[in-house]
Amino acid sequence: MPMFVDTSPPGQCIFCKIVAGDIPAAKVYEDALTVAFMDIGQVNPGHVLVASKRHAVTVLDLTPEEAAAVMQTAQRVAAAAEAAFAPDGITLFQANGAAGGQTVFHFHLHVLPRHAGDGVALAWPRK
Ligand code: D5M
Repeated sequence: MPMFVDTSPPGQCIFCKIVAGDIPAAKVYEDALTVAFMDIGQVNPGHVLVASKRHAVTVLDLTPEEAAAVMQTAQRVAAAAEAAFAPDGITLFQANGAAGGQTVFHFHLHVLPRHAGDGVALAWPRK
């Protein structure tokens, strides 16, 4: 089992609270539809989550506009990571449903800077 599973209802989940500014997060970008903030776990330095502002649970719940906005924000974040961390690569990953490895049930996409030989092994569900 993952260490942390958030199945709170809309408006009460941890990412809704980050969107609302009710709990602290290191936000790096925000627009009308999306917010990007540092992952609390930092698999590698510069590990950022891009979340929908609205409480969508999985990729299937996003509107086409939100889906496009999420990818545009991910591209901005990836460009910032490229400039800040000079990674050898960048992994985008995104989990849907518990069986898909999702632990926070508010849509988010991971942007993870990678370095040759960093030893990061991505598996779903993550243990
Ligand atoms: O990813 C859920 C991710 O959410 C996981 O990498 C930890 C991160 N997380 C959980 N709580 C917080 C807070 N409060 N701030 C920042 N990041 C957080 P999943 O793909 O659902 O397993």
